[in-house]
Amino acid sequence: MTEWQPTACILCECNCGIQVLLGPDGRSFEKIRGDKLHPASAGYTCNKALRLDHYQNGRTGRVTTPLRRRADGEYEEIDWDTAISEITARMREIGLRYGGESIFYYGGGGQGNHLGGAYAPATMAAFGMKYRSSALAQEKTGDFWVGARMFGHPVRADVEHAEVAFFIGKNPYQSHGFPRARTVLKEIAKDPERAMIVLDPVRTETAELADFHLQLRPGTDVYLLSAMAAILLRDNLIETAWLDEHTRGLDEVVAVLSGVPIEKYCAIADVDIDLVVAATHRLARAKSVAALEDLGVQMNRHSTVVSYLEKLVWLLTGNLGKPGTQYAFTGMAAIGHDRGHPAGEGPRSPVAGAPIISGLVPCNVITEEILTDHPARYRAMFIESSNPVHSLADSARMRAALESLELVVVVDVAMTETARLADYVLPAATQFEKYEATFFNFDFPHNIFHLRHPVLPAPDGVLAEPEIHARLVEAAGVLTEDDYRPLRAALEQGREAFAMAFLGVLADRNKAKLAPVLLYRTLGETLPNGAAAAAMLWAAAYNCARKFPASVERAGYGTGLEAGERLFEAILTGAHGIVITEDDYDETWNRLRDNKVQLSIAELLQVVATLPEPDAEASQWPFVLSAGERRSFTANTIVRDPLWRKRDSVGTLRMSPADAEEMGLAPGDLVRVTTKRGSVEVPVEPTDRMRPGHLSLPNGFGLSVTDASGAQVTTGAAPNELTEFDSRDEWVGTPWHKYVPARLDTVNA
Ligand SMILES: Nc1nc2c(c(=O)[nH]1)N[C@H]1C(S)=C(S)[C@@H](COP(=O)(O)OP(=O)(O)OC[C@H]3O[C@@H](n4cnc5c(=O)[nH]c(N)nc54)[C@H](O)[C@@H]3O)O[C@H]1N2
Ligand SMILES: Nc1nc2c(c(=O)[nH]1)N[C@H]1C(S)=C(S)[C@@H](COP(=O)(O)OP(=O)(O)OC[C@H]3O[C@@H](n4cnc5c(=O)[nH]c(N)nc54)[C@H](O)[C@@H]3O)O[C@H]1N2
Ligand code: SF4
Ligand SMILES: [Mo]
Repeated sequence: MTEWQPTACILCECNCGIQVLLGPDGRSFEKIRGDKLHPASAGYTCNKALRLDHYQNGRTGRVTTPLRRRADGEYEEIDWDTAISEITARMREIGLRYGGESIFYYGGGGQGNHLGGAYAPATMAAFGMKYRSSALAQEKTGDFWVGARMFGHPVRADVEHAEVAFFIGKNPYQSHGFPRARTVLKEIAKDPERAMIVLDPVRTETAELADFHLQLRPGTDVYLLSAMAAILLRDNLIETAWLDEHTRGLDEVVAVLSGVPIEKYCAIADVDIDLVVAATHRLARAKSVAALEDLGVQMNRHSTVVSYLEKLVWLLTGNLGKPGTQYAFTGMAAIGHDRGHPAGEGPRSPVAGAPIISGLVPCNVITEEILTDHPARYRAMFIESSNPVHSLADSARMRAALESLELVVVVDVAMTETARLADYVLPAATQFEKYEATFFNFDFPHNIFHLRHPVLPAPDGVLAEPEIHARLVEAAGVLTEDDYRPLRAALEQGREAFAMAFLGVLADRNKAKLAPVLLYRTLGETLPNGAAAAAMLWAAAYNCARKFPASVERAGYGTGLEAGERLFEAILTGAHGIVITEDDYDETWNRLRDNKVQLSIAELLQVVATLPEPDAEASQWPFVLSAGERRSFTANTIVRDPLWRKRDSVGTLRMSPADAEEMGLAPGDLVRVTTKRGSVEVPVEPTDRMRPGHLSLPNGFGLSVTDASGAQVTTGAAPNELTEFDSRDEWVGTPWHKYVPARLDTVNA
């Protein structure tokens, strides 16, 4: 191969289009560049995409054959037929004994690979599995739930076109979260007509570009945002006419906000009240405000209430459904949708009784669902494309939970911290060795979708996830050739006949649940260039055209059934990514429940009305640790090779120069960080970006790989050795990873 091949970066949700040039060996990524033909990123990448060879070819602990754990704990290689039949037999046995719902599904995709997860529901149905979760349930479920209550549809921020960008616990300069983030941030900073407001205890790269940096005390956003909302009311900055037209429940909100002690709350947050007032007035004056909250508040005290208050601030100033504000997006999958049951109603997890939001059990209750003698406890786990032993709170407890299960199956490309506790490890093709796609498509007014084609062949012995799911479903005996035959016959008549035949199958509820594998084994086999994994996208394209007919038509795909077919063809052949929908800003109102916003959420307003003073941390915990910061060379645990980092190779602990001086610490000195849950040793990096009393550890460190001599090397500290499963949000169970009480001790080298 001597041609540049289009694909995408897989290291954050933006999935920028890239092009890869392979070396003479046909495997190494000799050169990588941004793909100018990609409709969202248009040639943009950050520094990380250029290091992707370390994911594909680095020292990663790649697994290339199914593995089975022996009684002595060592792994032995087995063939696929043995692996599939043994796993099937054990899952069926567990299902017979305790019910299929005792097998818990976790994961289904990282930052760039969601196609496999689209086939997992068939495996779940085949074995009677009911409960599932993924990383979304340790970050976004509070936002989803509040969005469902207020709008009935998830919304996102149009930062690119906003006059004022408002970032709450979000550092887009490093973490991105919207296309071409660094370019857009610099454009806003340069433009005297636009402004940026940042709530962050750290002077991040984003905060440095901001007009207003409200450098609050960690964990006090609930007070600061209450004060900002109250200032809007006090200073008559509320868009009353717009609110009357588009919202309900203003009176209840006003009643609570009028009682907020503004000065006191600014003092609790430790931000100068004049700065808070100036920022609030700037925001209220703007024609458009786009607000992005993220982990700094979603993994922090009062996270769900903060999600609510943040939305109130931009709603009270009329910032929805107009350019540069917030919009309800289209998409090929229903990410972020929830039914919005009032607190205390809706589905619950079987042991802890925790609320299931958006179909996901809160990550922080998973160990409680396992480490118990409750008869409904989970007995087995099927883990795909995620590394929960490393990424979820309280790694030690997570390890104990996995060890106590009767069966753990892990589907991954590498021997991860989680895979090392599995009974079976099933090796997947990497994201450059198969057809792959992401459902994180939230762009507006043009939303895009990118089906990436393989860049290089997969080694013998690995399979793409759709094939793994198909084999498991078939081994379970729930689908046979008899199910495929009529659909294949219909395909010979053409796609229209196939669509009719497929609709017929969907009428049988039990077969409908197996639809992904039915499509894969029938339509999939007819797709060109081995694109069978795209079969699910045929159904997704039809759904998209049915749900958003006007938007799909505006994007040029026509109307009716034909629109779905044409959209699918465009996806299949558009190797650089394509525009799937074109929206008017007004379209947002059609997507909201009753075309209106519900401003008042009684349970959450009650919290705002009765906020207690923050508790002082006990004196043995003089610091607040934010465990898991995004930096220039972090990418969750997707790249395992430590050599991928050009900077910060061990992952320093950042702290204020004043605290470092008081402890007599110089840059690089080793310290021990201790929390209620554990301790780790790390070198320090004093920096005036940090407030006194605040510590920050990076995300994604503490992975071990085997080096050239066969020894295990671990680089940096794993943040979740320090976090607790029960430090979590009272509404939706998301963790408080950015607020971990901690102590520091010097370590004598
Ligand atoms: N480089 C890089 N980019 C990534 C990722 C990665 O691993 N590396 N991961 C991706 C993923 S999965 C996600 S979810 C996103 C997350 O993206 P972000 O949420 O932007 O990332 P974080 O750095 O975890 O947290 C954001 C900010 O919260 C601040 N913060 C800490 N405590 C508080 C507080 O009490 N209040 C407020 N207001 N802020 C606080 C931190 O100082 C930090 O600047 O990033 C994505 N992008
Ligand atoms: N303390 C603390 N913990 C955190 C965070 C934090 O800020 N602080 N951030 C959290 C956040 S926001 C997130 S999103 C999670 C992420 O945590 P996880 O959801 O566990 O995901 P990743 O770390 O991205 O791991 C992805 C896994 O997929 C594997 N993989 C890569 N490509 C493929 C493939 O093609 N197929 C298969 N089957 N596997 C593949 C990788 O080897 C890796 O094991 O971490 C969370 N954990
Ligand atoms: S890590 Fe950088 S290059 Fe990769 S998708 Fe995210 S923003 Fe784009
Ligand atoms: Mo995330």
